[in-house]
Amino acid sequence: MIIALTAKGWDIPAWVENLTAQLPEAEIRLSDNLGDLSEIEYALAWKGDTDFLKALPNLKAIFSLGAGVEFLTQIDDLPEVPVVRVVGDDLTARMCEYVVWQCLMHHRRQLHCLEMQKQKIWDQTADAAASDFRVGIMGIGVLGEAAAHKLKMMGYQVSGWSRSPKTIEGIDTYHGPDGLDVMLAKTDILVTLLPHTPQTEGILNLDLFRKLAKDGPLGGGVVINAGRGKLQVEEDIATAIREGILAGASLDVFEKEPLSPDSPLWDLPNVILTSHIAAISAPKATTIHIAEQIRRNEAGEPMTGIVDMKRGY
Ligand code: NDP
Ligand code: OXD
Repeated sequence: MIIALTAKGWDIPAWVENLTAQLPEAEIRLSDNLGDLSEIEYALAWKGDTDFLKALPNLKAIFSLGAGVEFLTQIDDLPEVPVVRVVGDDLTARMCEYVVWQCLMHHRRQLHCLEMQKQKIWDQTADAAASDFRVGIMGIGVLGEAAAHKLKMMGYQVSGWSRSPKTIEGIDTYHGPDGLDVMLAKTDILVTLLPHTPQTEGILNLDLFRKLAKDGPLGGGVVINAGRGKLQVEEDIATAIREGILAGASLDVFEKEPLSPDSPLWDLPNVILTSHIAAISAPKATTIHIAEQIRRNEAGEPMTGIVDMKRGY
């Protein structure tokens, strides 16, 4: 079996090593040395050089090395084979950690505490309880739902919003545009775990920020975006922070990555930036998932994590 691999900027030797460990029968070819294209049956890709995907006549499936697939859905004339994304405990656990971490950063005023330390000030101001915070999650899919349960366990009031209706025990759920407005009006901390699609692009904008609750413990909304950078209008985030429409933000993803050193986001008060590290795909866990899907496909069994290319996620 011949597998093509491309993952610009990632540790390719680690991916080859893990893939080989999981699928010893496979030959791995990198995208800059593919050989006879008709021999390639599976392709594993993460952004960068993906043009070659269109030229593989005997492809059986394409695997995204992450949970997001917009870099594939945006390609015209992609071969009509299943596109499979990462769905797995390791990635989900990492994202849950990020969401809980960032909620606590704002709830427990970590930046303020660090400033007090810097100034050697003894400040015993008590924080509100977790149960005083209403956390709304836009995108209550695999990652959003797992994060919702973790937050709920910690005592937060948790709501979730999706495209289609959902029932999740202990979580208030909303769907569609009307549902979103209802959720936003009772949200202090907004977590975004949406995919980037034409429908979600630019959804985190000034209009939306103005709809967040203003009567919560922080006196204004906080936005945590670990979905995709194209969901957010960065100019609007800067305006919203400067004008007090938002009380804070945590951003892991950006309209253009890496974020330019000239971006005003770096220096905004109460804004925490990370470099798209919320949930990086680990080579071992991811290749175990992919190898399992390939084995299923070869055995004529259904794969898990197949993307609905029409929906775009
Ligand atoms: P899922 O496909 O499981 O969940 C996506 C959720 O978004 C679903 O609840 C879906 O609704 C909802 N949704 C999609 N479009 C709309 C819309 N137009 N209106 C309302 N709701 C919508 O994806 P995952 O949870 O696995 O991953 C989510 C995203 O997280 C990925 O696409 C990726 O962009 C990002 N990500 C970021 C990482 C990072 O390190 N920063 C790491 C991993 C992922 P419905 O349930 O009705 O389909
Ligand atoms: C992903 C990511 O989509 O890391 O998995 O962004």
